[in-house]
Amino acid sequence: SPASIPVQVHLTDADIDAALVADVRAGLTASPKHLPPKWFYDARGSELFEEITALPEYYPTRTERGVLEAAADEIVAATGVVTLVELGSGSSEKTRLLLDAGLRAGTLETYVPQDVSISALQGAVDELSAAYPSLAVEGIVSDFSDLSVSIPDRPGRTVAFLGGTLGNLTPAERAGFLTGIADVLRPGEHLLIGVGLVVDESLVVPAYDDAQGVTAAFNKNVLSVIDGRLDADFDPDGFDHVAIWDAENEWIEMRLRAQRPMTVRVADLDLEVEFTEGEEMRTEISAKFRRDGISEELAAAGFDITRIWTDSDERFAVVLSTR
Ligand code: AVJ
Repeated sequence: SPASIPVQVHLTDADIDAALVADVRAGLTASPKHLPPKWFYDARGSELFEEITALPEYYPTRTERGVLEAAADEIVAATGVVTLVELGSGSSEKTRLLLDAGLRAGTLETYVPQDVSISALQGAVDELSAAYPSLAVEGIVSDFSDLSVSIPDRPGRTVAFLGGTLGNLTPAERAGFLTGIADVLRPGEHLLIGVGLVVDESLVVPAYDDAQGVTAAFNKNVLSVIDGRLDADFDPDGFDHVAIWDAENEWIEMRLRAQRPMTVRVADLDLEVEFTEGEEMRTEISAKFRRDGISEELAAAGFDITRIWTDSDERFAVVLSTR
């Protein structure tokens, strides 16, 4: 196969292990137990997520693609984007719509995809470099919350944060993250976010609990990640996948429920953890938004809302704001 295009790696295996150690120790000794969603995305987890995006029940990805398809030229015209920085770019599949529009308009020079998964990022960088010879592609492997690394200093930046990943942060984390982006950007630069909108429970729950069990496998993959990296002995098949709609917080919560009492040993942490039968551990929140709510959060962080595009069923929104 052809040689890989270089990417900047700001997350070494040692950094990843240190962060995982801290998160796993904190999460497994808390009550109730919880794990942060970023640990889903090893090579297998990134593959499973790509499978999820093609499921009939998982409407967000294809809905966002439709919105971007219709809005891409307007987004490019409104931003005059020279550098497109994408946080959590994954496969960069939908981003091609923005790259095509930016190159058509003649403003776009550089694409900076950032992701925590080196496997997903390297594949995307190699494919995009081949598909867009006139575009400079500068891949960055980092934690997206490490903003000074993830958003390099380049002219005319539009920062894209698509796919609804903002909803994986708690409201307090979101406030800190959006304020951090506002601090990095210069006046006149842009933030483009994709967020799921509040929809009926009967639509959103199956999206996170599909009939084929792909989301269940994705959820349990976090246990395999911990087993592999921290020499733990979680039995992923000893847990059931749970997805519930929290109507008060307006978020989907994914959990793993212990089928029986279990003692799990995490050798690298010298930690033993007990699970009671039926005990549930939170592994992800995926918040859904209302137009007013997201506008207020962006304004509080220091952004002016420029425009909101949605699909005709109002399931997903792409929100453009200006620093
Ligand atoms: C694309 C990361 C935002 O929360 O909808 C998919 C991840 N979790 N199915 C989401 C996910 C369960 C997804 N994000």
